[in-house]
Amino acid sequence: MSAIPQERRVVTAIPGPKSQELQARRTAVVAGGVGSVLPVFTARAGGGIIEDIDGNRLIDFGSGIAVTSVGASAEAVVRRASAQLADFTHTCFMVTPYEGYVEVCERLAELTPGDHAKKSALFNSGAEAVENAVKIARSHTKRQAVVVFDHGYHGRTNLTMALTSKNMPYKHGFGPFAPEVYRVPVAYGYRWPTGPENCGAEASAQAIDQISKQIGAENVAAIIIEPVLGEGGFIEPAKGFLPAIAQFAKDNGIVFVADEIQSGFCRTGQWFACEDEGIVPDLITTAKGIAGGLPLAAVTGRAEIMDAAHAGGLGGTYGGNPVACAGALGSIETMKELDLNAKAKRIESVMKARLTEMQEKHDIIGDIRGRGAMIAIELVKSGTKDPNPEATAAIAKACHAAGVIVLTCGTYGNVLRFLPPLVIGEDLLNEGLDIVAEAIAAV
Ligand code: PLZ
Repeated sequence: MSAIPQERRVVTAIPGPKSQELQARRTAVVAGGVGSVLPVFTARAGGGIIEDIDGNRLIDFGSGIAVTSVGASAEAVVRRASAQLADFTHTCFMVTPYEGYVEVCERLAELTPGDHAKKSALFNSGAEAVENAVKIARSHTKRQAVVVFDHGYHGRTNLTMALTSKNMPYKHGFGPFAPEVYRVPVAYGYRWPTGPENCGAEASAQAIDQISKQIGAENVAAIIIEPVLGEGGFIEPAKGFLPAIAQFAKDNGIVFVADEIQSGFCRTGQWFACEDEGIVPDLITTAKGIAGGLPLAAVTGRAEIMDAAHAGGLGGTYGGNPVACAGALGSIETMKELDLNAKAKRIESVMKARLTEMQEKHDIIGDIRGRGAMIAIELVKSGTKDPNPEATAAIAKACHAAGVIVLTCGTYGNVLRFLPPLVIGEDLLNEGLDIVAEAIAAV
């Protein structure tokens, strides 16, 4: 699959001397607001490995934030995108269209939940897809209000900052934010006061009550939710919550939008995470995993809703760029050929077994959760449920030093998340988990 040896190798300090040199150049010219989890500069990447310019090979438990599910140099992605590059780089679909765009929309219609007639529009980034889902829902319903949830993340543009719950680092100092955005509770089982068993029913009742009393269901254009909340801490809404919210939306003519930008495309062991409870969203936003690392995003949904916007109302210069579309077709082909849903489920069983062993030894692991290759542990202070962001940062740092890329997330900064490429070898997966175990033991 990938020419890069699938072996961890640490030959310098991390970051090594060449990375440090480049980091100095970077600091001089790259805006300080743009961060990096680990400033090792990449030379090549593929399978479960990122090789840096100092010759270190790091085990990748991040996939560039859930993007390179098929690996960062998947054969079919590289082949199709290269062929497209040689043919033409761009015409602008709004000027003269091309087949790749249409084919991606055909794949989306097949793969997304529900057997109703579907249409799609393609964009460049996840945030842009979410913004357009709101435009489409408003156009269809002739209503304005948008409902989102505690711990939700939807992007960094002005409207999507408003939709995102966490102030630091995403929103701080960047207001004023877009109006007509309302936030309601989500079913966060681990932290629900009356316990996870009651959480789905109680949280959905609270959310619905707030929507009805504070906004008025008849004013709501869209309810937007991540079926597994990503940046907010890999929160799987307690069972019953999503179906109750989806039903409420249906009963009140509200467009139900599943933001599957992080959870979609085999990440959770299903094409889309909302399938887990049989949810059929009206609209679904996708990005990240769709195109094997090329920038592409989509809004897909019921044909009559997607067609609500007037001709010319949706678009953008690069939306559905032909090279990105070719990458998506290669990525989807790879997901089918290698049965990456099955691979994601296998990753879940390996990870959860190993993490459960760690939890038995270390009571700072408060919760283990997630599905497929979207797994996380929530770290707390010993004997409590108090968030432990210090331990989380220290564990991540120790993993990085040993050559394993892990990411953190969560409203309280106390969630260590694992998002390996779905094509990672099982030996690498286990080796990465050995290092996580050592890091936790050391902290
Ligand atoms: N919706 C559910 O996860 C992006 C953000 C990283 P863009 N998540 C990673 C960061 O710190 O910027 C995301 C997501 C969900 C929307 C988005 C936004 O996607 O492609 O980053 O715009």
